Amino acid sequence: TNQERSFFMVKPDAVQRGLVSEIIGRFEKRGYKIVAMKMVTPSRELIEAHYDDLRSRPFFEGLCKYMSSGEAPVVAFVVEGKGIIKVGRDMIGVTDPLKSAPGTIRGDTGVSIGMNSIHGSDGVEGAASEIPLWFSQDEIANWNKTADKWIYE
Ligand code: YYY
Ligand code: MG
Repeated sequence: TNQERSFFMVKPDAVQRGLVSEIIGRFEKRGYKIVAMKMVTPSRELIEAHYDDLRSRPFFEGLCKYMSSGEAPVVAFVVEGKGIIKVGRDMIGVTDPLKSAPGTIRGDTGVSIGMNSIHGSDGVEGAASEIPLWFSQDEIANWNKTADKWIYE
């Protein structure tokens, strides 16, 4: 299916550094369809819900403080297209930017694990819970991307 969806978020470090268009542009260039996008200053509650499965990890407190500090917003967006969940993770790189290959978003933009530029859903389940956590139905645009006929054969 070409209608697979995944959730992404430009993190505060990348917003501060002016990397929003650089990051979102990579998904557009790849041919993917953006179906939702908004700038949010996330509450502690929203971030805790988003990272709920990491509650027991030692970095959880710092991660939540950082993401909900209010020093910069995040840009949340939903991307649709063939293989986006797996390909999106490949485009992002691994968790530690120092170990991410050049050419990946994290491998091209950072050096610190906590400030690694972007979040992307790690699987079908993650995408299915994160999209409705961040976006209501009416914030998702159901539009027909006519360029798809030059992208999908
Ligand atoms: O999915 P991904 O973002 O690559 O990593 P997760 O294991 O889900 O961790 C979420 C987030 O937590 C990561 O992007 C940075 C931060 N973090 C950290 O600060 N220190 C670690 N040792 C591991 C993760
Ligand atoms: Mg993750």
